Parts: sequence; structure tokens; C-alpha cells
Amino acid sequence: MRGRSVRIIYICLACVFALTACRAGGSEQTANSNSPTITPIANRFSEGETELPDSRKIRLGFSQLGSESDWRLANTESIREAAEEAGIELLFDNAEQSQQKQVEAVRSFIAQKVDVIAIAPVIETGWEPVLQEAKQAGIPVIVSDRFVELQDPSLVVTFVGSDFYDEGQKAAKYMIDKMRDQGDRIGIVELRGTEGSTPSIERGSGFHDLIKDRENFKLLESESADFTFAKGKEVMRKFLERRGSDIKVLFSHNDDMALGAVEAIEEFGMRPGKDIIIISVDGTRKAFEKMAEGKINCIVECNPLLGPILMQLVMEISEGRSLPNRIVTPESVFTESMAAAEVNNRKY
Ligand code: GYE
Repeated sequence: MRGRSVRIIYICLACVFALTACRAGGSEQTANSNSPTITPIANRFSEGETELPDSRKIRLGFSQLGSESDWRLANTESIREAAEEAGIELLFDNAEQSQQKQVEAVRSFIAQKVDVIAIAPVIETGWEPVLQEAKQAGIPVIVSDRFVELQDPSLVVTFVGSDFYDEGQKAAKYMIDKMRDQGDRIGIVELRGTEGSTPSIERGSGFHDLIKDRENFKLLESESADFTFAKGKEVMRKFLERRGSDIKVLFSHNDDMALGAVEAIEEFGMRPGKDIIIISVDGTRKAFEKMAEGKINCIVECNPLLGPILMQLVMEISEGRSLPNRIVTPESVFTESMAAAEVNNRKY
């Protein structure tokens, strides 16, 4: 029964994979022309063999950036579960938001001669040297969730994750529509994520690019709260002390910060979702519960359940198949009116 459900998941994933591959510009065949030649793992062990011996599981080293949010916890669980289901041996390291620790983890995976390395990188820059080391060791690298900035794109086989720029644009579109009759000086505050991380950079640009020519919107404050509940609350409190009722909209780069901000707004004596329109990103169950109470107005979904597709990619690489250089996960937007109906469907 379990075996059957695993097979069904893989068939579904194969469809998503093929679809997203096309959307990303080309077909499944259109692999990154800069990708390194992928050597099937088995061939590294014995000549002519096309499958791993039964006794030898694929070994995946996964460097997780931290445990800062509910999104991250769900992402970690999804990866652990999917590895187990797929029979892949997972070497997991949590770097607690430190790039240095991530680099050390990758070095240790190289030393342990894993078959594939996957990284969810905390920030975009500074990866080239350690990725060169992985390349020299002949270990293919997948980047998941956030991007890395590279001079040499051949250092990474593929990226799997969301389109964060599009998420920022979806947030801005909702705001423009929601506030269309609200006059000409609409004060916005922004809680940004971790400085230098892809979701923070891209959600910010997507949002700002849509409002930059609209003079009725005024960005009053924008600060990083590192994607955490505690900092979200602290920074929102500061915004409220400085700007009070001039704040009409909060754009929060994730749910944890938005939930912290909801508390700060209530303690300040204002009504979240009414006096201040709140738009967030992720779509965690806790945020949906607040949206059902009318305290968050819109959530742009960002899917953390990347485990199954990641394992699918690891297996494709193991078989020496070429992959598209980017796989984007499909996502929706949810507003207040949908919250009650959707809350029990949330998987994270
Ligand atoms: O939105 C946030 C987390 O990188 C997409 O990181 C991820 C973001 C997610 O801390 O909650």
C-alpha cells in the first residue's frame, strides 16, 4: 500500500516536473547548457552498471539554512519524510542561519563522499569557492528554496523553488486593488526578510516595481526582521511608535513576522486587518487561522513542501539524466473570504 502511494506521488511529481520544466522555458530536454556533465552515480562504482546495487542507497547531503520560521520547519520535515519514502540516505545539517556553518556542512558532505549535495542557502553570495570544491570532487549540487549568485553557472545542476519576484507582485496587486478607493496618501510599512536572501530581495523588488509609479502609495518604513516572529513584533512596534495611524498597509515578507506584527498592532490599540491591511507570504496554518479571524487580509502562498520533488531530482541525477536549470513550484493567492474554507486544507 505504502509502495503504491509512493509510486502515485512520483507519477504526480513527474507531471508537475514536466509542466514546470516547460514553463521555465523549454522542454524537459532543455537542460542547462552550462550544467556539468552528470555522471550516473552507479557508474562511479562499477563499470557498466546502470543501477546501484541494492545494498547501496543513494546518499544525499542536505544543508538546511536554519529553523527561523514555520515555513522552514515544514520544509525540513518534508525533506526528511520524502528521503525516507524514496529510500535515500539523508545526511542533514541545520546551520542556524550561519553561512559559515553551511559551508562547513558542505565540506563535510564532500569529505564523506555523498552522491549528491543539496543546499538551501541563507544568502545569495559567497558560494563559489565551496561549490568549486564539490565540482572537483565530482559531486553534483542542487540548490533548493533560495538562489546562489554564481559567475560559473556550471557549479549547480538545477534550482528548485518559488518565483519570489512574482510573489512580491501578487502582494502589490492585491494591495492596489484593495486600496483603490482609499485616497491619495496610503502609508505602507514593510517587514523584510533576512538581508541578502533571495526571498527578501525578490519579494521586495516585485512589490516595489509595481507601486513605484503610483503616487498615492507612500512607503513609510522598511526594515529587516529576519523572518522571525519575535523580530517582526519588535520592528512593527517601532514602526507604530514612529508612524501611528499613518500606517494603512503592512507588507510582511513572511507569516511569522506578520503574526508578530498582529500582536504589536493589537497591543498598540489598533485593529489588524481593519485599521491596518496586512499582506503576508507563505500560507502557514497559523497565518490562515488569523486570516479567518479577519486579522490578516491576504496571503501569497509559498510552498515549503519541496521534499518529494527534491528526491525526484536526486534520483534523476543518479540515473544520469539532464535537468532543466530551474524548476518553479506552482502557487496561489488567498484572501480573507477564502480563509475559513481553506484553513483545514493547509498542510503546513
Ligand atoms: O518565506 C520564510 C523563511 O526562503 C522561502 O524563508 C523561504 C523563506 C520563507 O524563513 O518564512
